[in-house]
Amino acid sequence: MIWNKEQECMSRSQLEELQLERLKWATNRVYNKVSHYRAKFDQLGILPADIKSLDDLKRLPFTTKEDLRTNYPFGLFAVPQKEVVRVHASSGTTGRPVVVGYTATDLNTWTDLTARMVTMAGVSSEDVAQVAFNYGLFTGGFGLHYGLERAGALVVPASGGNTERQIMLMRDFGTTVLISTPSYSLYIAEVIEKMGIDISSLKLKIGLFGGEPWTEEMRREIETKLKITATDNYGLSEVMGPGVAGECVFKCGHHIAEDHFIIETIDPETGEVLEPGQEGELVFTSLTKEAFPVIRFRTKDISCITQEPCKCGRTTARMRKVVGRTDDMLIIRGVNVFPSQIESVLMDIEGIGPHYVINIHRRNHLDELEVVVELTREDLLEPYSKLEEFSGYIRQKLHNVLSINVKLKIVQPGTLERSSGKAKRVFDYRNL
Ligand code: DLL
Repeated sequence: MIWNKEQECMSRSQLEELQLERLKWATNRVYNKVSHYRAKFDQLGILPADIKSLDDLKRLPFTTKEDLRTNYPFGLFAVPQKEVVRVHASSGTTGRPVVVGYTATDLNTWTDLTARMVTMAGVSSEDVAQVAFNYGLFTGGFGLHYGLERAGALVVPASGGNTERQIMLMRDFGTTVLISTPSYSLYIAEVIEKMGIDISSLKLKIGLFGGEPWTEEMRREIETKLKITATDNYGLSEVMGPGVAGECVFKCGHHIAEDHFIIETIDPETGEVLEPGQEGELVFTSLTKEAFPVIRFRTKDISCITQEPCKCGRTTARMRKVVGRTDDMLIIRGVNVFPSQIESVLMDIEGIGPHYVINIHRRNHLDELEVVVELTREDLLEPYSKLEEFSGYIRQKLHNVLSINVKLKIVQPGTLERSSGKAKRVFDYRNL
């Protein structure tokens, strides 16, 4: 089903015409209303009037997370504070968070885009949708909540945590759609099993997962455990929140809301704009946002874009699932390692659970990569010789993919910390 055919199925030329018109509007606004952008434009000697084609976008300055932090909290707002009706903040791990604002019109657009996104994934007014994202400064809870309501679903605003209660609600209310981080959905699956509930007795059929990277292997695991179709959706507070892009039922890349955002991929080293199909850092420009517009925001997320038509009939460009960030990459003894590579290997090993932790230490000037994995069954702990053999097998598999030796720690089922939000898996103790 398509939420708004007129907007989602435009021809490329129609879409580009709309984008250009909106880009002109957006650059004019930031130049005239936000001193930070005016200064940056002036530095490059570019004026809004110089934007004559979409190609001129690349002449505009990039915006980085640092720019947003420096202007904490409200320095980049393009409307007077009295017109801002909501703020959210990004999940910054260190230092000041990034605060983003919305006017009433922005909220309406956001709701429309999340409604579009959930419809794409197969949600309709027949569904009971349980939102297990936190409601708060994080954009996940409220963002999905209003979109699901607009799509007509019965929304259960469970918020994050209290897993047994989540499951009780699922059972009693007949929840058909689960909205959470992918890692939390696996924890829910685990608790369902522990509670002795037969998964087939629940009505769950769709998972709308996002907020953190997850591999295809993890998707298979979730689909098998929860007996659902698991869809991925992507977004970020700086650009809007969830609803920026999401998978349709064919799960072949995320449809991007291109009528509201222009997406570019760039070479993260040089800033050069790449062609569709080439992998690089995603950069977003908002076209319609009033309170918190962004020009060429560098996300650090790595993906690539395709404009190939999709079987669902939507004509919007799609981005490949994001499985890594430019700042996610670990350099261990000179070798580049992405956490997603480790996840892919672990997920394919029978007997190892989906929860894992990656620790990096530097001992005697040498980097050491430790992967902590959890067994799925107690009986795998014995006999010791078998466990040793198993450990050697896992180390070998990791070595095959990463080309470095990994220190492996195997822990008992249920030992590693579960999170009801975004999972924190990588701990780098090297003080680089
Ligand atoms: O995580 C927005 C969101 C909420 C999206 C719920 C989807 C569902 P932030 O907290 O600002 O916003 O974090 C944004 O999370 O730059 C990515 O690195 C990562 N991320 C978000 N969704 C995905 C995804 C929300 N589906 C940052 N796959 C982004 C991979 C994702 N990474």
